[in-house]
Amino acid sequence: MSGLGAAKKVRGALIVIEGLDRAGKSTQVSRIAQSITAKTIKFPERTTPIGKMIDSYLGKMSEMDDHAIHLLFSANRWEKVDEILRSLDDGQHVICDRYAFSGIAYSCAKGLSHDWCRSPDVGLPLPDLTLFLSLTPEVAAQRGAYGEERYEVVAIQEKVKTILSQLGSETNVGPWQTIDAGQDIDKVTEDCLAEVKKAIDSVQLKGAPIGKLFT
Ligand code: DGP
Repeated sequence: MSGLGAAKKVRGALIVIEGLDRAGKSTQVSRIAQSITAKTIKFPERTTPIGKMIDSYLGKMSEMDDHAIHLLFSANRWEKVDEILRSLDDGQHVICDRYAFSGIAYSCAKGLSHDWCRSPDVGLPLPDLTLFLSLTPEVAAQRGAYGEERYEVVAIQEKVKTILSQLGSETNVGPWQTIDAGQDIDKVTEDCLAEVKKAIDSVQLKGAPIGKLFT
């Protein structure tokens, strides 16, 4: 025996991008993913049976009780947890376009209680970094195709922004950074990548297992 064990594989980092509708999340997610070679997951994931119900609700083709749709959004995240954990274990970075924070922000904006909204997502994989792309609802509203889906209304987005802005200071949400999404698009990417690289370095340095959200 040589006495030299195989080097332990370092897990990937879980990165979350949050923000209002039209904040530029999808563009930044794909740019970051390309730069760090990451897997991307977009929530809601509209192709599963649960995701199709969410899609129909968002497109105003069906109505649902606010609590019921909240639980479906959460279930839609839970149905991707195995895939997320397997990828991280394999050493692959995962970037989520929206996560449980959108769940709290959009449902609280409709008047549901914060504690109730938080509970179905307790125990999801804890992000190693959340980037909140901050933009005023007025600027977001000027961006393309705004107003087609259910929540694309400035009054709702104002409340969502206020709630999202406060979530980063809650306990057990993981590292949280706010990025000014009103800047030039390349500067937004640069700012995001600087934070993402720090988060990856920290995961690699600490070698800690993935945590659990809100616990
Ligand atoms: P998009 O990110 O463009 O695919 O839009 C999804 C829409 O659904 C957007 O208006 C935000 C909203 N949303 C995302 N996640 C949740 C959630 O967990 N709960 C609620 N109520 N709304 C959500």
